[in-house]
Amino acid sequence: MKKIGRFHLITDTVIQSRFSHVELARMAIKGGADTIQYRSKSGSTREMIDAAIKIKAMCAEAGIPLIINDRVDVAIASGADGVHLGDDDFPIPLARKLLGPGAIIGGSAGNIDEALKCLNDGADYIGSGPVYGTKTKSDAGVAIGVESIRLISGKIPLPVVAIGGVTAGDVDELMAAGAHGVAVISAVCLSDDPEREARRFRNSMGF
Ligand code: TZP
Ligand code: MG
Repeated sequence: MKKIGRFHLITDTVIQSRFSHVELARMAIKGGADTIQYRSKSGSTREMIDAAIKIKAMCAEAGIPLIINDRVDVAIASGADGVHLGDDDFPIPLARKLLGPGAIIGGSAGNIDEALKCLNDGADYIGSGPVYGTKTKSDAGVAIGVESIRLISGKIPLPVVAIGGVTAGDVDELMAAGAHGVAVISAVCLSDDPEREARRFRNSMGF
């Protein structure tokens, strides 16, 4: 079984422009994130690869995985550890073919059916949400709530990483509901001090 992180920091330069992807990753790693997901929705492919290579070097030094959102090509080019794929993205089985059995592949699921599909497609973990309301992803859909996390975690034999509007104060109830971990954008990326906020998450997760 691959080791899946419990505190995923997802980088973002759409909701904020004070920090680059690389800077956010650096602060989050210092604060204790145990997985970085590089999620870039703008810029050239060359810029994405350059940033991903820099972040991969920092992750390797810290001994944590780098996951690339959507872009299997950027993952291969940068030597990243895996990808996170939504249902409109590169199909998980094809990503597996390209990345191999050792890659970490996450799939998005907001309900049991979607989670089952991720399982059958060969995902290593499920990103499940939006668990709470989020302003970060406009097409995220309505909040599925903590009970959905409980349901999916109870039925699907994969680690469930809760995403969407998660703050450090939510960690306890999400873990109690069976979540393996959390994935966070705004709580850390919009914080006055992303490193401190990452540390707050890490401490509240107690690992
Ligand atoms: N997928 C489902 S909700 C979401 C994504 C990428 C946004 C998460 O961002 P935030 O700011 O932590 O709500
Ligand atoms: Mg996607």
